[in-house]
Amino acid sequence: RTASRDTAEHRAADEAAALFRADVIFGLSQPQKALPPKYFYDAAGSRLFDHICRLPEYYPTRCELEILKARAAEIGALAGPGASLVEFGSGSSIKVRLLLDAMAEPAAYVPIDISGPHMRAAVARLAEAYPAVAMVPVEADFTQAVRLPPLGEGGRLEGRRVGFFPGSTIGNFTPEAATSFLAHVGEVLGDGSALVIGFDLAKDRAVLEAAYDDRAGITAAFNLNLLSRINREVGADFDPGGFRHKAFFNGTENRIEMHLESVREQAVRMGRHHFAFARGETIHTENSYKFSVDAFLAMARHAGWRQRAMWTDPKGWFAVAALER
Ligand code: AVI
Repeated sequence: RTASRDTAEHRAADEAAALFRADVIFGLSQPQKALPPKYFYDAAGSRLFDHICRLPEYYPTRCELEILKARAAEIGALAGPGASLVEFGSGSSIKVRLLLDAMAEPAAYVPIDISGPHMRAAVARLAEAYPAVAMVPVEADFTQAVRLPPLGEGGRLEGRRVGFFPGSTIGNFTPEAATSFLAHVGEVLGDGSALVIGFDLAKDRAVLEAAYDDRAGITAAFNLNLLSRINREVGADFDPGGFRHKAFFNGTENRIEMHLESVREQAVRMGRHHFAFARGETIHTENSYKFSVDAFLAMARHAGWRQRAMWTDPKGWFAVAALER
């Protein structure tokens, strides 16, 4: 190990790799095998997710963009002049352009994302379009405690802090974790802040299931990519061809569940670990909760947020809330 490799950045990368390995071993050792969905987003997974957002079946992105376009002026008004926008899970930073365009002299954009290279490429594109906005990217797993870097002159910020959490990513948490995440966001942004947050609404099962099992097989590839990532980064010997994508609506829990189903009896090796799969056994890879407006607001209130506005698309498939504290 050379001195130059021993930088803080590389230590962080080593730490992330060790956490990934530990999460995989833990998850595959459970009676119901499971993996955290945040690991979908390596370089290939981030690209596949962008593709999902353009699929004809995947309505959330289009519905949310429709709402944000229609309400951009209202969001700009509630942000006020000189506000800073903090986005949790910023991905390709497409939706945020609508907000930046509608805000009066936005001071800073702080994207927080687990996929560093993907985020930095997106921020570089954004910086060209918004030269007056300070770009402050934070490579971090926002499901863990995050700290904002100092913003503005001497860390003092004149305008309001506005959190942005689009896409119904809140639905990828369990309800308990979603509530504590919203409370944590409140602490990070502080009193006087606002939060613009998208969430997916309950709807016809066929619409939901098609959105998570598209005809082109992109969501299947996105799900299966997790196994290739584990092979590459943790040194496992998954045969991705030995698993198939499964997505269904669980009406009791109000959520889409994604699984990877073993098509045969097989064993997977990872260093000294062995994981046995029965035929038909699954790895639970994601939950995507669907809410009612009331259930969502109850959760937000528990987490210390007040409702300022609530918008849905004309079909009533998706909602965006503007919250304040
Ligand atoms: C990021 N998240 C909101 C997506 C969702 O709809 O739950 C992830 C996704 N999984 C499959 N398709 C999209």
